[in-house]
Amino acid sequence: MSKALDGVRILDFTHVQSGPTCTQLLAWFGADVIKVERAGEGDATRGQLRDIPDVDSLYFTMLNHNKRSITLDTKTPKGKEVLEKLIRQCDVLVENFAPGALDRMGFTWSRIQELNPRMIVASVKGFGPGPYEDCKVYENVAQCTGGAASTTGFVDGPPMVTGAQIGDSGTGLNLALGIVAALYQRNSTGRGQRVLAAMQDAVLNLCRVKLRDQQRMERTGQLKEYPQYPDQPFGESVPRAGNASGGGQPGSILKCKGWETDPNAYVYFIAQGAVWPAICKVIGEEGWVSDEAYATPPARLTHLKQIFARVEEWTKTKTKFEAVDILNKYDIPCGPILSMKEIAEEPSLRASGTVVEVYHPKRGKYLTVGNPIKLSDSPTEVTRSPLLGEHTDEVLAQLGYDAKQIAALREERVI
Ligand code: CAO
Repeated sequence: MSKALDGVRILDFTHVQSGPTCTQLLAWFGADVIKVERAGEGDATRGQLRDIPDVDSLYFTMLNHNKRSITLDTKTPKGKEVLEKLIRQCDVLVENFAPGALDRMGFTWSRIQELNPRMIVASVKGFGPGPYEDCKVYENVAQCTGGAASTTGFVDGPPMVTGAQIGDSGTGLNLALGIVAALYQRNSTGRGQRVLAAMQDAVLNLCRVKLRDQQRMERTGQLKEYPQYPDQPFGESVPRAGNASGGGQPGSILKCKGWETDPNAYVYFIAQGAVWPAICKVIGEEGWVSDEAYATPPARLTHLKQIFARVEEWTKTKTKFEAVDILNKYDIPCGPILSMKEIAEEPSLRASGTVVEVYHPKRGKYLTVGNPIKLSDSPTEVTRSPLLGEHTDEVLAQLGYDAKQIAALREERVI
């Protein structure tokens, strides 16, 4: 079956997580992704957080499936020649170097346009234009500067970063969409363009509900669905809200049977207005359906702690899966807190290709995430990440280099 991005050639200068997320996604949609790495070392993540000595780390393999790898020193004159040929033949150059690195290498936007006016140059940077635009950035810096850390955690605790890599993988997703949009626009203009996805912007975009709450709070002085209400004062900035729901329906994480020993014996419970009578029935508080203090959503806002404590009395008598089964029968929105072990072993996630097992010649079998976006006419088959420089000869041959020239480039340490 054909793939959505068949025929699209990506020159992949990405490393670590944010950029590789983007190019892996494009590869899953069928693009030919040629990852350029320095001989000897390659992407730093190949060697980081290794679980098997001298074998590409899971960090690297899980971000670089379905790609080809070539080694090339793009700072040497002969390396630049190879790179120029690649730029002429590819559709998109993707990079997430520190600011200015591509220019310092001699490949400015105007130089790239001279070589290939149809080329799209897509970049992840920590920040967009402004005071921090020249700074290097990693995941947690983006979470801290994009509003996630100041709004995550508990009222009485410090700012907290989340386990979800919203700065890296989140920005990679934005960049991939920008590239596909630029490819589409190129169909009518014939021109390439620059695509920028800044990590601060991507995190803030995902934190929009907190910018919403900042403005609500400034207008009304309080946020009634937050755990601070009604006992504690609100300050100038939207506070951390613990596990309160970020939406219009109050919610909380509640203990389930076994919570004393199992750190994930919890359920997320949402007190959705539409199913309030069912909630009251399940927990045995039918009187709350007509009691003025509980009957309406605004009335319940002043009693949320008490309501969740009462629901928790009930959830503590059930395992998280029993609780979810019962609540789902009544259409009460809820979800078990799944551990990474449970997710890794979940058969339905394997069946849907969301979690896949991949074979790697040096590490054997391992698990990874598959494509989270499913296209009915462009199914994703996840293939292993390339070894460092595995496709150097193949790609150079496609560029017209013969075996002797390739050997000479290797001798001179260009590749
Ligand atoms: N041949 C020759 N030189 C190469 C090369 C190649 N194939 N590939 C990379 N290089 C060079 C770069 O040109 C750069 O050289 P200069 O510093 O002389 O210009 C050098 O390698 C280092 O690149 P870098 O500055 O991008 O790498 P770093 O390890 O110092 O920084 C990071 C890493 C991630 C902090 C930085 O790249 C960055 O801020 N990127 C943008 C934001 C981003 O994507 N962050 C997410 C990372 S995931 O958490």
